[in-house]
Amino acid sequence: LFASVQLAPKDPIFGLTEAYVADQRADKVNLGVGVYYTDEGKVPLLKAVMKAEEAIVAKHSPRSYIPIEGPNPYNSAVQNLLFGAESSLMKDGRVITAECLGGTGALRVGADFIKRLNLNAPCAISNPTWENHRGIFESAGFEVLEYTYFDGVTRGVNFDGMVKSLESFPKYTTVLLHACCHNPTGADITEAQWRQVIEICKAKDLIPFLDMAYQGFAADIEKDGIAVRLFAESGMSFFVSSSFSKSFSLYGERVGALSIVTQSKDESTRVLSQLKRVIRTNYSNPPTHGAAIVASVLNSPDLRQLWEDELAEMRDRIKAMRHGLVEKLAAAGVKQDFAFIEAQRGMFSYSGLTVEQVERLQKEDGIYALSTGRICVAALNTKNIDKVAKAIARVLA
Ligand code: PLP
Ligand code: TYF
Repeated sequence: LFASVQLAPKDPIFGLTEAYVADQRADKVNLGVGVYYTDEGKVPLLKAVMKAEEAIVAKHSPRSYIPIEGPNPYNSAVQNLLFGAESSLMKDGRVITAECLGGTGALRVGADFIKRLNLNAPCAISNPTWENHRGIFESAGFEVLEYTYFDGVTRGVNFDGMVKSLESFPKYTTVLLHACCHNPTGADITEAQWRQVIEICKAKDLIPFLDMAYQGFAADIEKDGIAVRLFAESGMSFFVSSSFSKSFSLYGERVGALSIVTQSKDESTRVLSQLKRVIRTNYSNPPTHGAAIVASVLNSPDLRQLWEDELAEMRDRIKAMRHGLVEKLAAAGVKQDFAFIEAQRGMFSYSGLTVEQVERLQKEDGIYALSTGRICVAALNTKNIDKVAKAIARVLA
């Protein structure tokens, strides 16, 4: 039965973590996987999460099935976070939300749903993008195209190229857009550029799908939601996947959501009914614990404030590491201008390191980065940053 089964290639990110774990060097550094670590190098358990969880556990509730689309307190909290509590979308019944298994699950449920619309159109992802985007949409049966995104010279966005790509796509192409903190480059487009993207999506009948995995990691909840808010104002129908893996440090709980903005309350009812069929045939209904934590935090003013403070702490620590790395690289004698690291947003930076330089860092220093040169700035800390800066300076020399 399995004689002809080929060995699949390892996920490049998880494969790198395996190599890191096996490394015996005490001062090794993992800048590969996209996880936020504290200055002590630990995955944090947020105080807001701890408090919400204690209250949930103290109730010792039975674990019955929950609705196919997840609990209402969670879904409405997700909508408030994305669109703003005062958004007319909710009042007009123009948005539906379903709890999904992380951002990944939301993307997959959304992809399966769009496929069932039988539009016979491709999906387009940024070049480059998060590894899994292509796989998710291909698994759902899409042809996957790429749009121009990163400019290797400026280390920012090649927006003219992006516009040209978007304009070339056939009607009903699903365009996957990083709502903020682009993974892997850290380069985001501006508000004015978002407005242009929206005009193109409208003019060309493209289907916008915003992937929101890092809300709060660039500026704050409101500002990082700008793309979603602008699409909401545009009157278009669109999709948003949310992930709370990073912003609540709840990676393993698999907490995410898919939101779909429609044209009317009646459309929402029909869309939700079909979305529930997609979910029902995938995993029937979502898990309870992680979403219960997120809902209690977001729906309690005190816990919400505590969470936003903790999120700000994570964000500020990453910014301090960006600043520190730029300074320390210069101090180590690096001639190239690394100021772009401070301009990039979120957990990642496309450092511009070559495959060979990344290999040398791994071999000679036990510093692990992706072969594309992506480094997770959120894994730097006051104990490892000097070593990392010196090693990078050495491989650049
Ligand atoms: N989308 C992007 C851009 C990501 O970087 C990630 C990874 O963390 C996800 C989606 C998936 O997140 P989750 O772990 O919640 O599935
Ligand atoms: O890009 C990253 O490193 C994170 C973590 O299949 C991750 O998004 C990596 C691979 C994966 C899921 C999450």
